[in-house]
Amino acid sequence: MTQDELKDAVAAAAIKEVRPMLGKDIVIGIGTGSTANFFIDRLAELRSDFRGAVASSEASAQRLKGHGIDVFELNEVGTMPVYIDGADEVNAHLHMIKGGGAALTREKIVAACCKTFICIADASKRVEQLGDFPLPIEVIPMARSYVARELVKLGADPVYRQGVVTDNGNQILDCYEFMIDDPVAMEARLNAIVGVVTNGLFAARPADVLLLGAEDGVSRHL
Ligand code: ABF
Repeated sequence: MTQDELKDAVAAAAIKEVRPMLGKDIVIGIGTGSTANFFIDRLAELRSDFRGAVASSEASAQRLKGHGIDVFELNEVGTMPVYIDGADEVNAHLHMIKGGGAALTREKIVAACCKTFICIADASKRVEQLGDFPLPIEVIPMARSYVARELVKLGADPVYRQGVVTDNGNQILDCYEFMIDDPVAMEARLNAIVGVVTNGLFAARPADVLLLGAEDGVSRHL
């Protein structure tokens, strides 16, 4: 199977998982990235079964609208039953690195408003230790150099993602050479650096369910 076929297989498994949670008043949270896009495309078939979605990026919002799915502002809705999104890396505790697509802040906010986080990923994303994938940090532009110096003190090699402006008008530093022993502690440590808006560790609030696509099928992990 190609990587895209694996992503579509996990998207199909996520549809089965989400379908019983839907209802006319239900709004769900939707993430960003190519795996989330496969999910959005499959969700189109169910558009009349639920009220709509909150998207973690402008790109996902446009894709949802293109399928005739209503998109709501997060402040218009309360707690949602489920958030579905991909990841750049995920470990056995369902801690994740996210933000390769620069949507980490909205992803973390929308996920916080949802009862269940379903992570959908192909098997290449499953790791023993987080950190091979460079950890993204969204920063206030004027703080970029300061935050980079603080990250160096923590042992990271931060690189400014040139030409990228987030949906929130901020910039991204990608931390290379930064293997993470304790994701929960590091997430809190990074959040304490002045000028950091969000870091790409999703550990304090990990996924609740991981649907992982591999050659031999989709496995479900809790
Ligand atoms: C989002 O999309 C991000 O948090 C993550 O960076 C990325 C994963 O993308 P893909 O599904 O294209 O690998 O979930």
